[in-house]
Amino acid sequence: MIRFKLIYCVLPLALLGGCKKDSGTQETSAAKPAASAPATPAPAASAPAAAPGADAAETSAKMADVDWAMKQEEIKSDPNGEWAIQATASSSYNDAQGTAGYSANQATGVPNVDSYGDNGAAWTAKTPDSGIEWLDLKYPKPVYATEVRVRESSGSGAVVKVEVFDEKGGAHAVWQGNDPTKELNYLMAKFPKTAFKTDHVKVTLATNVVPGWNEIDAVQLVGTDQ
Ligand SMILES: [Ca+2]
Repeated sequence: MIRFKLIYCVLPLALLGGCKKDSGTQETSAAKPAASAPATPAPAASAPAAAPGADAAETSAKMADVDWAMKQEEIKSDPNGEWAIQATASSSYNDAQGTAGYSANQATGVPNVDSYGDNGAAWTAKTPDSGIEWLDLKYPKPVYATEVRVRESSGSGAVVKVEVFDEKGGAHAVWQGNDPTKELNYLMAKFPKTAFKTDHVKVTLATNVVPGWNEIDAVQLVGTDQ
């Protein structure tokens, strides 16, 4: 991705004095290295090697992959994070029930999809692009929540809302917006600590905004006892 941008910049660079705005964006998005396509590092390496700055681009791509791996590990081992133990959904591919591939239950537990793309170890809705779909998840321990991390593994970027539920079952929208997630990565939905404990999360997607199957591998609830 970075390599692509560099190439993309070469012509306008000479004429217009560079892609400052672009490279700025690149840097600020360094925390989301998914754009560097961790699942497919090959294209960067196999591209023509003549362009100046190729080494730097490769190094950047590699560092982005390292950052990505570190982030995955950090999240998996977060002591304030917990993974869902139960899930239901608006629909599922092939009407999958129980623990069948693509069922809602495939979004419970720790992440188990290792590369971006269609995978039965993630939940997906019955149809790829029909519109609003949701995934409802229960967690083992009620916490004062501060974040929900949605691990998207195919058709990323379609989440439009995250809600948590209080003890009385009341829904509280804690995140709404334009999901920036690309490739295999987490939507990190952060919000001020809830005034109530919750063990119940609902993730809503608009599957029509990203063409193809929108799949969710796992959803982590982050919070504390106090
Ligand atoms: Ca999974």
